[in-house]
Amino acid sequence: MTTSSSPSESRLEPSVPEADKATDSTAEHGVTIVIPTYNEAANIAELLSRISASVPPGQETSVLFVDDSTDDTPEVIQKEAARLPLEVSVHHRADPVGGLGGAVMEGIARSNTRWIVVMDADLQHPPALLPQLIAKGEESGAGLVVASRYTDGGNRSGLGSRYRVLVSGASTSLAKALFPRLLRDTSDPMSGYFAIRRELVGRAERSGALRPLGYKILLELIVRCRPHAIAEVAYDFGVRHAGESKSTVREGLRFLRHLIRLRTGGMPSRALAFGAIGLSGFLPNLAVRWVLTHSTDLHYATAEVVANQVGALWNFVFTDRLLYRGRGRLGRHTRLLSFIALANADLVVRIPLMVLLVSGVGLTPVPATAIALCLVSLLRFLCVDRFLYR
Ligand SMILES: Nc1nc2c(ncn2[C@@H]2O[C@H](COP(=O)(O)OP(=O)(O)OP(=O)(O)O)[C@@H](O)[C@H]2O)c(=O)[nH]1
Ligand SMILES: [Mg+2]
Repeated sequence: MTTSSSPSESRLEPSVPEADKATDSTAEHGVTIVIPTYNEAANIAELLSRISASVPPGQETSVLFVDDSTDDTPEVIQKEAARLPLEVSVHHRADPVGGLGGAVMEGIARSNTRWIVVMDADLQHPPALLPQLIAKGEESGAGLVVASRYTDGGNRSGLGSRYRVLVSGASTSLAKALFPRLLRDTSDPMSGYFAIRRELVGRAERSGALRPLGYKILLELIVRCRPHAIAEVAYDFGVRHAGESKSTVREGLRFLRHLIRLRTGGMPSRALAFGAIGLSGFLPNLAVRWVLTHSTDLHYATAEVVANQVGALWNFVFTDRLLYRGRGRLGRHTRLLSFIALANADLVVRIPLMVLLVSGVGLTPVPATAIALCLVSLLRFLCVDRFLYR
């Protein structure tokens, strides 16, 4: 099955802030509703009926399903679409790269209309809100309109259990704490229901910056596309109409990795994260040194060397698995050995540098130690960042 694009004669008056404008001249009109589906056959009839009933007359709208199902969802979509005056297409992916996030990105890449709306298939996102999302975007000139459960008039009763409410609230607060400036205009950066201007995504797409991990696509789009203005529309997040939820603890962990990757995208942030991991390495270092000096006859200098290796190993695990996950240039063993070698070279360079700062520059030992530690750690970070990872 392939997708089709919708021709349109109607033009909506542009009112985009300068900063959200781009040169994507093809995306001047129309709306594409991108819906990722994974085994949602039982929801399709109701979903398409409600979308069809919500589309205002004269608004050029098409629906694009990006489907990774193992059931008959694509066939059901085709059957139901045939009875409605809607342009509907299905792109079934034999190779579901990137899961839900990959599906949404693929849908966005295949859409060439002025607005792209992303929504779920299980009717937790009310189709009746579609006209409001677009109208709000047009009237405010915002590049992005978020359907929010958390703004005045919104509701998140569909989350169900207290656990889900807690996880949703905590992840929203965490994201907002990590990106206070970028997320200040949205109360629901975890929303899966939003409308975004094609031209805004185009820039990030062209520079290859969009690399979502897991299912929080909106956060990826806000951080990478940096809309000049974000508008919101309140909505009731309802309960799933039919079928089973695909949200898992694994997706939650992926989201945490996604947050770390987004936050450490720039070199200063990576350096800070590298420093924080380095500081945390003192814990295993001190613990091992304590155990060795209290329960063995090892000389304290030998204990120090062993403890350093354990600290370096700890740092490597967090640096490699969290900070630079999936971005290694060399094989894992080579990375590990190089990392440990750098940690040991650190000692060799730091002591003479400290001596130089004390006897050559005239500093007292405490500031000399602090300066030497910072300089050598920075040097080590640059080596790791430039040579071990992409
Ligand atoms: N294409 C594609 N769609 C997916 C995948 N996983 C989930 N989806 C779709 O993404 C949407 C959201 O998934 P849900 O299972 O409803 O996740 P959720 O809304 O966070 O969880 P619930 O509140 O329990 O429904 C639905 O339309 C799913 O069919 C996937 O791997 N590929
Ligand atoms: Mg859902």
